[in-house]
Amino acid sequence: MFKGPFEESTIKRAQEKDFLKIHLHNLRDFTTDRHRTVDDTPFGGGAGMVMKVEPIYKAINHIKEEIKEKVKVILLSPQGKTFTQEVAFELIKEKNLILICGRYEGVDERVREHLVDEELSIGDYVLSGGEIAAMVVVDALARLIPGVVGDERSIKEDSFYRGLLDYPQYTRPAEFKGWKVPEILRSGNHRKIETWRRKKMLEKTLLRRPDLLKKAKLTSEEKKWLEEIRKKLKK
Ligand code: 4GX
Repeated sequence: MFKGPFEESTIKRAQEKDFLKIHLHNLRDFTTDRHRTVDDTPFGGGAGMVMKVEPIYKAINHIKEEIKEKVKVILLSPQGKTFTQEVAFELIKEKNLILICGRYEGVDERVREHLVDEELSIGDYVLSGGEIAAMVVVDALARLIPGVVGDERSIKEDSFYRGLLDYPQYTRPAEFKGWKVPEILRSGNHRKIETWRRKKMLEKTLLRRPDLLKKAKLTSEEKKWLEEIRKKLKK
């Protein structure tokens, strides 16, 4: 499952430049029975299977003994804290991460109680396994490693870096099927363009993700603009 996403584009580049090393481990390699069982029926009954604690314990121990450095152990699950850009900026400070990808309906609670440092969810929906969630986390982190994404500036200008949505962007042609690029962007007046963009970011965020504005870091000028936009929209 990991081959495609990890052998293309940003993650591939990060690994080639030795900014990132990804090791894949199969939990079945840490079982001892003939069927290489990683799941079992739940105590107390009920539908669905539960991931066993021993293979996860053995896998984590194996990895920890191998790297002999500080490791943060993360479980991907819908019950976790939501993985956001803010969490990405925290996680990128870690030297090593173990991302546990579960299948089935759940994991033995003792994994959470004794083995996991942090439980993360990539969003409020149910995946069929933790693998794609882990890939999402790896991708978001890889592009934050200095030198991986060409231009440092692009991270700082990211939507979410300041907790706001992006301003509208256009490229050539200036007119397509009569659809025009806003005149101001072609004016060459960089001060006006900058102001237009900052106002558009506020407007878009207010319309689509007002929840983000509570946390956004705004200058006093931006707060003033935001009030103006609010009034304009009420009319
Ligand atoms: N963000 N899933 C994990 C199995 C599972 C259940 C409970 C551990 C505990 C998901 C998400 C997600 C589905 C991955 C259930 N493993 N993971 N899987 N949303 O939906 O991260």
